[in-house]
Amino acid sequence: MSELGTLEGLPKEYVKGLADRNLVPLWPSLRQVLPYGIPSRRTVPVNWRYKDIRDNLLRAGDLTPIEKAERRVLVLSNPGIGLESMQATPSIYIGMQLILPGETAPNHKHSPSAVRFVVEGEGAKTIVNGEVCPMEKGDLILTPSGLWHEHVHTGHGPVVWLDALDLPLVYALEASYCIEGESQPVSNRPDASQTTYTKAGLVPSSVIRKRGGSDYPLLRFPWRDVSVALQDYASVVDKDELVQLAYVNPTTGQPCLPILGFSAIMLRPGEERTLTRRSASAVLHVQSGKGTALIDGAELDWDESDTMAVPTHANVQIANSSTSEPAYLFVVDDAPMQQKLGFYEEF
Ligand code: 1HN
Repeated sequence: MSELGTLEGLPKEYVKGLADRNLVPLWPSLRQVLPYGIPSRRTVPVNWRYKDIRDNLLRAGDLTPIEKAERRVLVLSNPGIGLESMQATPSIYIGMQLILPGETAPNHKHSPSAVRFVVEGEGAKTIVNGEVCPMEKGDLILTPSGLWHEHVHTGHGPVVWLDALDLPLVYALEASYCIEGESQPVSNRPDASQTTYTKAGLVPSSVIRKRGGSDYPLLRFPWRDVSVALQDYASVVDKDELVQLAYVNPTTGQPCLPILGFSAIMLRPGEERTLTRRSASAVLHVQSGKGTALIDGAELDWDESDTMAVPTHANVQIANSSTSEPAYLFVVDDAPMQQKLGFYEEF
């Protein structure tokens, strides 16, 4: 491995002459953009504790009416990247959103894709392209790129959910924008998770005949179904197998959104695991339970509704500290994007 030449090693007038022509030499920066063995990562392992977020989010409810916020959100910003960047990881935006009874977060659509994972409260609904999606704790609701969505809350008490978006990527590509709309006419029919895609392996024949249909046939994945599926799966697989299920498009079996991937992990009572090291970055959100994580050497304690950042290529160990109850984690990662772009790896 030879030492590469530095900028200081070049005549000043040469470097200046290049800059005047909007040119820069590669070799002084080559090792920075192409390091040996492992990428250089600014993202740091971090745990955002829900108890800290909750107090501040409720305070935002007092300080800022919904009309002045459009979306009342506190953004989980990775300090290694810089708080102003609003990135939990290089590709994943995470926010915690509060809606109070009687409030409406107005209808819009945008180029980034989003999901909501419900953290607490009852009575809120997200309407996606006319489909009314009830929001119960742990439910995952998709608002894919270009689909109209608005949030309403006709129940009691605060409702909080986690927003995950591919915004950092879409923004970096200078492709992020939004369109406002009138409130949507809503369908009377319950959402597709309750009517049309109620069981894995069963889809309407018409969808198969037409080879496709909607790119996003299933917009809501109720936690009730996910938790039963995890428990059923755990009851049949080897004890040394990780209990993890992916949220997919039921008509293709592919990840339910194009850029970000979503899955749920069940840690059995007392279970400790080393996760497969991967090129993808991730966010781990605690649906329920408590435990510990060791992420690239950083020791983190987690509790219900906490949210952690996992850098690309990180070493991750997670443990459920309860010996009687399972713990459930909701995982967001950018593996679908990396797979499509051809550089996804597992080590
Ligand atoms: C958005 O549309 C929502 O619809 C929440 O609730 C957070 C952050 C950035 C861009 C769009 C929502 C968002 C967002």
